[in-house]
Amino acid sequence: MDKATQEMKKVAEKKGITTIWERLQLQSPHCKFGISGLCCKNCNYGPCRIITKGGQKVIGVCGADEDVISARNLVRHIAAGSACHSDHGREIAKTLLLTGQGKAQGYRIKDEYKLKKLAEEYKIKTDNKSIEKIAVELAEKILSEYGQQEGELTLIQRAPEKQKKTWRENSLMPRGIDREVVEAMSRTHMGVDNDYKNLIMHGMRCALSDGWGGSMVATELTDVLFRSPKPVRAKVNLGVLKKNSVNIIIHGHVPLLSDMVAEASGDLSLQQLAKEKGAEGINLAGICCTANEILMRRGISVVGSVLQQELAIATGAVDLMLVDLQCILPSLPELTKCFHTKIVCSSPKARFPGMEYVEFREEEGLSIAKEIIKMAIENFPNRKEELINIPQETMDMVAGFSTENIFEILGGKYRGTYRPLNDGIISGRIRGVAGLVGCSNPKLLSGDTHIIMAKELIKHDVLIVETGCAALDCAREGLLTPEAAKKYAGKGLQEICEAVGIPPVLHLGSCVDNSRILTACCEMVKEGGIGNSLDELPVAGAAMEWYSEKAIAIGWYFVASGAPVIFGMPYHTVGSKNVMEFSTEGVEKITGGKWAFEPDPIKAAHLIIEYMNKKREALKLKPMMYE
Ligand code: SF4
Ligand code: MSK
Repeated sequence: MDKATQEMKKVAEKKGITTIWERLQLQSPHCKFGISGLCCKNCNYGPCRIITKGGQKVIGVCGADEDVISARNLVRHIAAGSACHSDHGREIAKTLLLTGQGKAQGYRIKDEYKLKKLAEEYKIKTDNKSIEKIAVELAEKILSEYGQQEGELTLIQRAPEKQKKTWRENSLMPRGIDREVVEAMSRTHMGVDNDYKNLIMHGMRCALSDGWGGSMVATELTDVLFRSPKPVRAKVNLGVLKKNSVNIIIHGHVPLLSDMVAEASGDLSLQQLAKEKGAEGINLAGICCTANEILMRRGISVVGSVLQQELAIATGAVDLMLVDLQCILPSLPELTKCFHTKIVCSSPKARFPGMEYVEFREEEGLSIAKEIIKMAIENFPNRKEELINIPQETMDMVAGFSTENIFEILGGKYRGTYRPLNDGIISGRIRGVAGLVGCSNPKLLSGDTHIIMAKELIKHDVLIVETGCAALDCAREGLLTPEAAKKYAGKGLQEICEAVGIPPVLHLGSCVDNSRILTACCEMVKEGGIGNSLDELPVAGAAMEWYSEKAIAIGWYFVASGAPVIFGMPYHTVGSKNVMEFSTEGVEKITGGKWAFEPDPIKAAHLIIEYMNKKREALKLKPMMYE
């Protein structure tokens, strides 16, 4: 639906540039063994596929059948996704440690209140201690939970008692963050765990170590270092690039260097240098989750989602793209050869041949950020006028909601409370809360699936919280503005949004910030009246256009926490009837959560609506006010 995307796709086509959409076509149809999860290359007796020969089912050389092979593949996806998020959390914890030790240049603790609150949760005494000392002790304690062998994670204690009991009784309680990932890899080696249910049960424990562990650590400590988000207005879409300014795009997930770039972009000497090179100023914009992080704390503009990264370069107006890690297409360096764009990678963990490498070190964070901005400015005069095509489209958005500030927004600064939200649900103005999260994927509608589904849900009085690319796609359509309530929401939701002045679709941040959805659900339970545990709440999640292993981990930690989750496309286990049945039915008896797979966004929205209606009935809540 997005005009700017269509326009830039045409520009790219005309220039003979191949983008993700053409490569998808060239790869189609995809390998049916891969899609069904019936291919295994875990050892050198194979690689094996489950096939039929002469009317007989042929299993793996070792004897593994379709259940084992697909469950092992699934658990390895969960492990990779959890590892990615948790490693992100580790990076932030490391920077907090260096900041406390006075070794991280340019960094400081911006949310002291949150730091102290977290320290108390981790049972660190804060009396008569300097902020720096508390930061060091907290970072050390958190880092030690990565390698913890036994016991329970600290932040998972935030969950309602019923969930914790379920996890303890079913050996689902994560013991350490790294430990669960390692065990997932070990169990999926040939000849270790050969029971598909047992494998998936551990997959859930691993996913929980991400949601209530690594991801939650990333969210909390990013707030501590870069300040907790507050609602902020910003602009989104390819039109945020400026013809006469030095355009710098930050892209990836871990915002440590990007935040420094944002800080340094206000430096007067750099602004002056930009003017000397003929530019009006420095324009910083973002892509993907790094964009979400800087957006919600500094209100920077956003170019778009994972699918707009190639198109941004094709505008010919990007002077420098800085990438950190995750969701960065390896196609980018080749693409930049057609333009003047400088592309810089910065993490020793994420090198890209063809990109310039400027290694990020916290010890010189601010200096490195300035060096990168300088590189962009120096590159500005190399632009080729004839290659510049910046679409006009931009849209306003409000970003930066969090578990904590929803309290204040709903209940007032001096008596922060979730009461109005719970009352809205109890009275039948709000049906429930849906989390629409995750990536954008050309296999479905390249982001439009989120938009169609969000409109259908808010029309039926479902309040939406969003993270990741789903949030950015809906923002492009104007759904993240308070005005969207009047235009699209049902009467009950409209009344609440107008009374409080919030959009019907709330931006909660990046993918690690899905942990904010978990903590917001805990607050709803604590407030009372809509269930005593997460699986009793009228809440649901969807990552319709998922592509990433991180999305599989996220989905599983929500299912393990008691929520239903819908993917637009099934993960790759459809070749095993048993694994599919366990995912969509069996697991519900254990955790209260379950999976559904539905590509049609309207049908998916109605699956959520029906689910919420059932939960409302079970809670004996009033009928919806305007139905
Ligand atoms: Fe084949 Fe078994 Fe080896 Fe997998 S683990 S490649 S199914 S022999
Ligand atoms: S994971 S939501 S593609 S950024 Fe954050 Fe990447 Fe977007 Fe998925």
